[in-house]
Amino acid sequence: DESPDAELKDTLRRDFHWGFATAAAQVEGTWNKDGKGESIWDKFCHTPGKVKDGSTNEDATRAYDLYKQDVALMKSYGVTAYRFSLSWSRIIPLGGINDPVNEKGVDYYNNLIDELIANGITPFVTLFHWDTPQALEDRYGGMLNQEKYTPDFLRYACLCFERFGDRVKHWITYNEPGVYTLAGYAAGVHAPARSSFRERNAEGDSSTETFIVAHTEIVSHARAAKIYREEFKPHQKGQIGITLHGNYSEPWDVNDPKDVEAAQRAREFEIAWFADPIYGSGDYPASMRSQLGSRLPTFTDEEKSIVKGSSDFYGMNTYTTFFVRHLDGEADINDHLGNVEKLDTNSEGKSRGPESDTYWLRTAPSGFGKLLHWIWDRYHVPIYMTENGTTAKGEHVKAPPSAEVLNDTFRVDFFHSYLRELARAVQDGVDIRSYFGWTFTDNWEWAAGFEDRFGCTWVDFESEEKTRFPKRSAYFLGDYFTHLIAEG
Ligand code: PNW
Repeated sequence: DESPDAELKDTLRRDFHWGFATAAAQVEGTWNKDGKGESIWDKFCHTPGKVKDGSTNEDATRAYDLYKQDVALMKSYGVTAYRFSLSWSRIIPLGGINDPVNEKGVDYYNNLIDELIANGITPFVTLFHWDTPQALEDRYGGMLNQEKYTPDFLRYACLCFERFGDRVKHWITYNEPGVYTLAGYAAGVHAPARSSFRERNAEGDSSTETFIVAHTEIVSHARAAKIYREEFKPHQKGQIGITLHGNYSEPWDVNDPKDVEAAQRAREFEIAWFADPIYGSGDYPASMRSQLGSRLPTFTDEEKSIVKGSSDFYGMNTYTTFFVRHLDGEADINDHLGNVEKLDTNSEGKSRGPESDTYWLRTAPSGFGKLLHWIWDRYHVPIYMTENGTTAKGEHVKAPPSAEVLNDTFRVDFFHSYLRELARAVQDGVDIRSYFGWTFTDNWEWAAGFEDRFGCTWVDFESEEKTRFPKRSAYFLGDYFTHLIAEG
């Protein structure tokens, strides 16, 4: 249903930002040229058996070479903002505090930022979207070593504030610290492929790594924010925050108090794990402490005082909703962290939503609406939606894609239904200031390789030019935001 939604017209503030989000490792290509150093994802994708279709991100969409073309295409879609990440090992190839800067890498981001601004597009910049310099992993185990890692991260962050902060006014320190550690250190299916919850296909050796890495991310985020606020914000006048992942959890049986409690526990293990320290109490949720005990690190008093309140906004990535059922027994940290089971149907057989082309993702707009309220009620901080989107079946075709493939009704319906929830939440008083669709073009979807197409632009990965073909969803977003955003 694409009726005009008259009751939602002009619901969003005039300065609401909308656009697309991307990540360096998924789009740039040029993985080992112009001085770029190796990242953990470069190593991961060159290790046989790690990526579903055996692909690498060596070329990706060639966004490094094609940035002018991409900015022009985004402009034609009518975006007002673009969220992208910086590749740490492109800027400091070996990553460390005393390692040399690669000026060619700095030039690339300066050129991209200038091109965006010249086209009236506001840059939102993520410092870390999962691509740790491999050298830091080799030297001291990367984020497992909070003491050694933090100064290296802070030097990188400061360099970025210095070089780009005159034009970048929206900084995101980390993208989804939770997915980084759960997929990289618990499941072992993402780089750096350690599996600490069990000794499976990886080198992990304890059940604590996942939580140690999360702790490093939280504290180093807070230290970077403190430096930005003290040394850069006074003259650069920007904002700094963090982006957290979070899918909504609904009780499997709404009439069973144990499932109602389990759904809340699931939201805490997934979202409050990071959000309570940063936006709430300053500490991990009690539900996590009681199940995980000493596996969960403790904040020192000094850490607590800088972590609490360390983000100017809530950067929110969300995609879907699960039904959650309580599990009895001892705390299970392997498959069912938090003693919950995540299911596709509820006790009445209702489905959580239509299937996308990605196993974990289904269209579930009502859970999105509830999640916006849950976050707003618990933390009361302005929300920047920094990612939301879907794959769609049937987009695995040879170029050129037919008009039917480019008419991506499934994705249009996804965006339409989620944006209605977003606009209604704003009408209810939730303070939401941006929306970035995931994603601009089809790209290299991490361990799924090129199999999962999340783009609003179809890409011919087999062509040298990585030819872009706009899908209808790109234009839908432009039209719908014109309707939703109040006019100047
Ligand atoms: C995000 N989940 O990852 C990342 O920020 C993007 O880089 C990525 O391409 C995009 O979402 C699509 O996967 C997620 O299982 C990965 O709920 C998994 C989940 C959520 C987000």
